[in-house]
Amino acid sequence: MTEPTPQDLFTFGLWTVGWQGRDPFGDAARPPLDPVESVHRLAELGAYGVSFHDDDLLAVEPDRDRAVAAFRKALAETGLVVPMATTNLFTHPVFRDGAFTSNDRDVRRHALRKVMRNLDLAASLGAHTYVCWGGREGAESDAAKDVRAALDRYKEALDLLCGYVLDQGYGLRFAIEPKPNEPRGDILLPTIGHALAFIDELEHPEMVGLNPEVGHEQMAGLNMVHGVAQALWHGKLFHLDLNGQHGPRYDQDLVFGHGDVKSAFFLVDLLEHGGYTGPRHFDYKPARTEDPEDVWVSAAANMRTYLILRDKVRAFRGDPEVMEALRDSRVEQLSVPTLAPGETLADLAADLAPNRLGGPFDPDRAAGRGYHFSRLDQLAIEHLLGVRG
Ligand code: DIG
Ligand code: MN
Ligand code: MN
Repeated sequence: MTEPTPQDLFTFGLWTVGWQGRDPFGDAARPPLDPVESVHRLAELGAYGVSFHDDDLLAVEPDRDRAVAAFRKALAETGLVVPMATTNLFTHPVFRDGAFTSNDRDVRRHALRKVMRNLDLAASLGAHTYVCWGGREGAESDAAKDVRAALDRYKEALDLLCGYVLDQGYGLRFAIEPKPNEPRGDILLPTIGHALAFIDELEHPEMVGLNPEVGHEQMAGLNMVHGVAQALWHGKLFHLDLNGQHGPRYDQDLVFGHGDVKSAFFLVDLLEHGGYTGPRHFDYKPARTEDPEDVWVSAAANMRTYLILRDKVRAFRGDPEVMEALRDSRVEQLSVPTLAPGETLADLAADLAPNRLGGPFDPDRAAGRGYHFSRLDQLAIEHLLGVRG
């Protein structure tokens, strides 16, 4: 297993290693972390870049100009890049009923101004993706939120922001990050599917994609690999948040692979072989139990786990027995169009030609032909557990 290098495209949110361990039941367990230190420490660990919320830069320096200047200097000194940026539209109590979809119109206008200001900074830093996680866009009571009106406002906000990016000539695209709940009782655009449908209704749908997060799909009891595959199928996987989660419960933001490791294996397989060329971005929280120095152990663990899984996936895909098992399970036949070139539906309806089994299609006979997935799945597990390599 090689050590991480910038060529592996690993990036971290400043807010991850900077998380002080504050939760609904406990105060901060760690002191504030200077973003400049984060940039240098992540560079030392082999990261490619960092992402940030506007407010993350002010963790220890309240003056924005000084904070931005120090951040730029650290980037220049380390060579780290900033592929993604986003806005904190969830911490300040002004956003307690949301930002783009707050019932309070003045709050919605403030949110747009806050995003526009950080879009300027993101563009100047060379970011290509701007994430919109609507953590506060939602409700605890169905009486309190007219969801159709909320979606109108959500659309209005993204249409306006796409227009702003176009007017400014920024090379930025937006990526919606779905999450089903927490901190709101129910969050709007809760899953990849909801967000994909919403994007289609926007004025500039080509500028808006997805930033799926492992834990958020799994909180909803959904399969992250399937969700990312559909995002890729739509050409909408603009970025993603890698972490770990133990199924439907509060958002754990574990180190990548430390939740459902079999799902992580197949997610790495999809990212490495499915045409995604973007950053392998971690959005995780160093556990509240950890000391400041342990934070860097957990940061390295994300990259190390990804690289270990990448090696195992490569061995899996190169294993002749796996290739044979894939053939026996007819996996590659799914890529064959169901109708032959030039074949009409009339031809299909009249199709009595003998097929591979000889003679007209016999459902009862075909039903007797199994798929042998057990052998294939066991081979995957054995590669994951390290007994094949
Ligand atoms: C939480 O999963 C959210 C916020 O941390 C941030 O806005 C977004 C960016 O990846 N993820
Ligand atoms: Mn999360
Ligand atoms: Mn996230």
